Amino acid sequence: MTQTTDLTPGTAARQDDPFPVKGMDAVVFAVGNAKQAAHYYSTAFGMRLVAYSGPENGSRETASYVLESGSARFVFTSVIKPSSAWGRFLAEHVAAHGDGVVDLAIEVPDARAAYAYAVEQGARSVVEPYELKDEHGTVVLAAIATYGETRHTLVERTGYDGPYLPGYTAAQPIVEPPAQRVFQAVDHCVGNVELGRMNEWVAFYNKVMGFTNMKEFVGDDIATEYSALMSKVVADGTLKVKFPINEPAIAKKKSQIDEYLEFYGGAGVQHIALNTNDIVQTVRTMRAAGVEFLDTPDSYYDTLGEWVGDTRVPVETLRELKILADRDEDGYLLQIFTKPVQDRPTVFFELIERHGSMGFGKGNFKALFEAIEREQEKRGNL
Ligand code: TYF
Ligand code: FE
Repeated sequence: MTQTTDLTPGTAARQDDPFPVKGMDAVVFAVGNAKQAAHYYSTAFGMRLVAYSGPENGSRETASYVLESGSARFVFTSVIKPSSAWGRFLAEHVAAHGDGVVDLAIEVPDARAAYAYAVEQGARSVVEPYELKDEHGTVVLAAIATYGETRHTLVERTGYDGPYLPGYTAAQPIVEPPAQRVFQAVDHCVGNVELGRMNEWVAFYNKVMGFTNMKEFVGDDIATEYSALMSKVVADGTLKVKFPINEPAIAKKKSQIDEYLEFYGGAGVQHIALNTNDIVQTVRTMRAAGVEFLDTPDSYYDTLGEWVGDTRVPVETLRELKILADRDEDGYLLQIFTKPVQDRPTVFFELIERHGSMGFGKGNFKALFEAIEREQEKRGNL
């Protein structure tokens, strides 16, 4: 595996950070049927509905369901009847891309300052800063464009104590949430971009957000040998927001990234990784609810113990549940990947339990990419 140390981010916030971030604010999905998506993420991912916006509270154009699990927040939005540019954009987004992510919203201490800095550094403006107010306080929002039709809304909610944003009303969970949380945070959000454009987007995050490159990446050598993709990771200085960027590589087989680009209709969010502190319970709960995970061959587990050493979970349990493990100089991680969660072979999820390692599972790239290729083959796309 190619490895160099670029500008490895520190973990302490810098006083002079030109683009300070507090963390991910929300992952916003545009979907064909937000009501049913909210139900799936409640029953299969153990999320709690906390807020709603729709015709019953004055939003006649769209319906939005806000679900949380720990600090992770997902918003599912559907168009009811387009009547503005936003409604038409959402309708066209779903028509072009299927269910997908329209917005990786980032919480910032000062949205006007973050927006001004980003635009000055060359970001394309999508929404100029504006305020929303209700009895819970004020939120300042602005948005800039990233890859494909995806945007980053910059959210300043200091002191705001409503359930999500002005315009939303508090809502009760759709089903009784599980006794134990299935996951507690968003670990990283991965984008797939067109062939040859990865470095451009890495430079975008370097310049516009002051994000720096993490040392783990998939280089040229690995790409042609088995991964059929190249990947680099950018993160803010505190590592709260981590964005890997993938591009297809020309290899022996059709890249899984090309499959995504073809079926999504361009660049977009490929996977969202979610932190859990009990991946065994998480996978048992999600499997019982019908979530499909990538398969891992038994041979992987036959040699796992030799190189990964002891982990919290016995190898036999990892084998039973098809959980992957990796170790680096800082510690280890356990991870597993779902199959795509819609009919198009596009967006999927990763569950990750970290014990010191801040990597992305490079020791598993071969096993993982082979598993993805087996699925590609079943779909007739390899
Ligand atoms: O986020 C990551 O880098 C890991 C590995 O198409 C990965 O989850 C990288 C590329 C990919 C699927 C997973
Ligand atoms: Fe990942």
